[in-house]
Amino acid sequence: APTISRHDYQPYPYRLTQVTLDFDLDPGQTRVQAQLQFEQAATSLQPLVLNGQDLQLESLALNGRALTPEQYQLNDDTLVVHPDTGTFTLEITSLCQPDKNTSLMGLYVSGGKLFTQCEAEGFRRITWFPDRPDVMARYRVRIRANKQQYPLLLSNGNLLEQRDLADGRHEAIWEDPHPKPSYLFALVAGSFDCREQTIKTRSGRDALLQVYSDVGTYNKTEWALDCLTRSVKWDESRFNLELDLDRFMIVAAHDFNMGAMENKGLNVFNAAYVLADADTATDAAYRAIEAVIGHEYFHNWTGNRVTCRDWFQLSLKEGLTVFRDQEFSADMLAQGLDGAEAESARAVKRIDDVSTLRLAQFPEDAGPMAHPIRPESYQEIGNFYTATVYEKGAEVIRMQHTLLGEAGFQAGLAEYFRRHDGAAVTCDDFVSAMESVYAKQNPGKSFDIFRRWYSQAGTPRVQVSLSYAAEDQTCTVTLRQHNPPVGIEKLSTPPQAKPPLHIPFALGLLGQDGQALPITHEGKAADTIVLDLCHEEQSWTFTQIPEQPIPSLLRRFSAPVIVEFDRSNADLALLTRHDSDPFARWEAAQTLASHQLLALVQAFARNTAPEVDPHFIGTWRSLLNDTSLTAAYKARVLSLPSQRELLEKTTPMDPLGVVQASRYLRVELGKALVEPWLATYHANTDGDTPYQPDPASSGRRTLKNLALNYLMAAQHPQAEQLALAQYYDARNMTDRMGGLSALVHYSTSTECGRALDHFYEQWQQDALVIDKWFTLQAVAPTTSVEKIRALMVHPAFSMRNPNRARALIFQFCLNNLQGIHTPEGYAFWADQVLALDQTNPEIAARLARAFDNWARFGQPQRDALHQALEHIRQQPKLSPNVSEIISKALN
Ligand code: HT7
Ligand code: ZN
Repeated sequence: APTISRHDYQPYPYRLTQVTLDFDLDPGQTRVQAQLQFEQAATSLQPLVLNGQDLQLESLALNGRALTPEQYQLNDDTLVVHPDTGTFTLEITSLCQPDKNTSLMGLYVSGGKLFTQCEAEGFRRITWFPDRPDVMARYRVRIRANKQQYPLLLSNGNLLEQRDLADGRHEAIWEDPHPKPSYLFALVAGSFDCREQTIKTRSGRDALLQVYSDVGTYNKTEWALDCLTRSVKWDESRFNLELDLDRFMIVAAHDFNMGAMENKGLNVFNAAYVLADADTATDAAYRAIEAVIGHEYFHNWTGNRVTCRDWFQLSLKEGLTVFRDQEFSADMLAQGLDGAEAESARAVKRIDDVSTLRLAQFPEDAGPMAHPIRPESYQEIGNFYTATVYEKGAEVIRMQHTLLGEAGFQAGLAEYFRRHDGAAVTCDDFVSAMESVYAKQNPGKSFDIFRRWYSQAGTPRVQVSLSYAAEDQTCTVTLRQHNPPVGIEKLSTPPQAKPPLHIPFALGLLGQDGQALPITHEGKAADTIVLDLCHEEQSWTFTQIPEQPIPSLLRRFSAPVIVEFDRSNADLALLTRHDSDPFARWEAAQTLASHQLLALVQAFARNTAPEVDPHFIGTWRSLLNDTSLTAAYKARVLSLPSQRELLEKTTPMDPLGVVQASRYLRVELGKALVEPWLATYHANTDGDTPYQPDPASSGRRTLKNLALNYLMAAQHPQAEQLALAQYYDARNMTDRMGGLSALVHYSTSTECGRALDHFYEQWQQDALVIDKWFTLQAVAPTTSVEKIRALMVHPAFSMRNPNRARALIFQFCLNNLQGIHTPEGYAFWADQVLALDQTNPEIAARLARAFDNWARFGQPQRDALHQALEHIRQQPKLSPNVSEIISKALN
């Protein structure tokens, strides 16, 4: 596939003033009649190039005159017409086949209903069209279909008319008052339950909020509608942004490539992010639903009202919207709290977000797919919906928030909307709006250096050194940044130097007793200050520091960087006990745990006796006994770094050593702290209180389940009974899964198999619950490739359903280090990439990325992975999606 470069952008030579679409829906063959009104935008008349994919052209007319094949050029993916007037109407009739469309892009069938997915380039599977985000138009859509099979016909905007037709058919006409790019178009047809509510927006307008889901699932949409209502209110109160529609719809689909899609006024969601009740959804699922509903709703302004000029600007909408959904979730956790309590509640969300970033984005930024948040080139845009564009993109927005402050950030955003409302713009346009406020706050300063975050790939490293002069009570902190070459940059000789970035670095100082030492910086004394690191190396000297301080670094994770600072376990233990910044406190505990785990990995590699430092156990004990911590925070701080996170820290990567070390430490912590774990377990059992997904009670459930895992690991004589009782007596899915998961991970008895069978019997009718059943088995330490192959022939398994493929195949390949890192494991992975590529290249390409980092493994894994990648590369008919990933991995 050709490589598309950011610098090759050319504006479209025509404006599209009106789009009229007539759909004659039929799953076997759908006819689409499109009427497109164009106006010349360039200085001369140019050929009109339209995109199309898997379409059959029936007819084409220009200004009412039918065109013969000699008058246009048609090939596999473009249709070129030669207009002879500046203003003209093009009428196109084409056919597509929704029931043959397994890619889930364009118009497709799921559960007997019809859905569309147009981002990024799916609209071209519906009709020939300028399928690019900078061509915005008003849409009027008529949908006709069989009324019994498709009683509900939905599209964007307002419903103008609905009526019955002959032959059991009916039609609906929708009009969207807001101009939009084709990627925001949506159509849904089928039979649904609907939960709705009318709300008053801030200006006093009525807006109808609706959630559509499978017939029979009405009882599972209360939370989704509640989340949507809270999202609307929150965007008004925190961001001053009001809903601009009379009607806002969410529809759940069971077959969906991603989480959800922000189509204007008609969001289509993966059912996993809509349906929830106490019996079937875990606390984590409730929170994920809140985050995704918020995210898609917030796109209504950041993405839809102001959209992207081209797909290189994807982070303009995604990074900003992830930042907004993260803040929404944090505010929801802190609702009703203030001061340190609110800060600690918000820190729980920050911890989870940073963990995701480190797990998914840091490795991406160090591997062959490394790219800046605004990529320079791509072959397949579907491959660039990445952790870098989304999660690092959100960090880059967050740094602007840190530099401007909340009020300044809101002023910058208001300026962005003032300048660009209704337009398709660039990341640079966003930064300029923010910079206009920054320059007012800081005369003479600009975002010239900050802008480099948009064009530089790789995770910067910040080396810290600190010197203390007791005689004059000064402390000097030196920060030195280093941005090593990554991805294709490594291929250029000599490696190109990367200029320094603007890094806001939050810092605090603690005395030897753990008390905060205030720092005077820029004329103010504070416990936390933010240093502006803009050069390769900078030093700051602070006065009136009464003793040798212990620094608390990168508080709140103020920048997406790796801090390099050698410190003793004793200092880390002190920070773990006393740091007043809850994020940095968690970070200290995690670093301490990583040190311990890495020492164990080494011991196993050298065949020496593994030892656990009693001070480490002591620190864990004091955290466990600290009554000032909330349960949710305690659960984070007492969790060991995940095996995947630890794997990233081993050189060369040693998956089996990591598995051994993790298990060993969990057993030792379980045994050494049996009493407090048991006490914690019992103290956090909710008794008869009805289930609520609120932060306090879900925090208690998380902590209780963590305690259960440690007790199971330690093979405490009561543990299995506790897990079984928790599983069988559970009155909510969080407890049920907690019990079952502990059994699956640690039980050696036949009870575990019985409980798994019982679970399947109970929940076999509920696809989302059965996904959890597949996942539990996929990640179980005893699961081998053979077991996975057996599960793949289970009647409930289907490779065509992305949720099911993710639940079993992806989970096994990504999170079962023991099972996958074997010769059979790698061959299995390659087979599944190839199998998925036949039907759904977007999903196949995501699985293909599982071993991007193959070159960092030790032997024999490295050679075996190389062989598996070569095997994929040599297949004759790879999709462009998989081909781009594999060729970059092998570069
Ligand atoms: N903006 C949405 C992206 C999306 C998507 C992209 C490619 C293929 C399928 C897709 N479904 C949704 C999701 C979001 O970030 O809100
Ligand atoms: Zn998004």
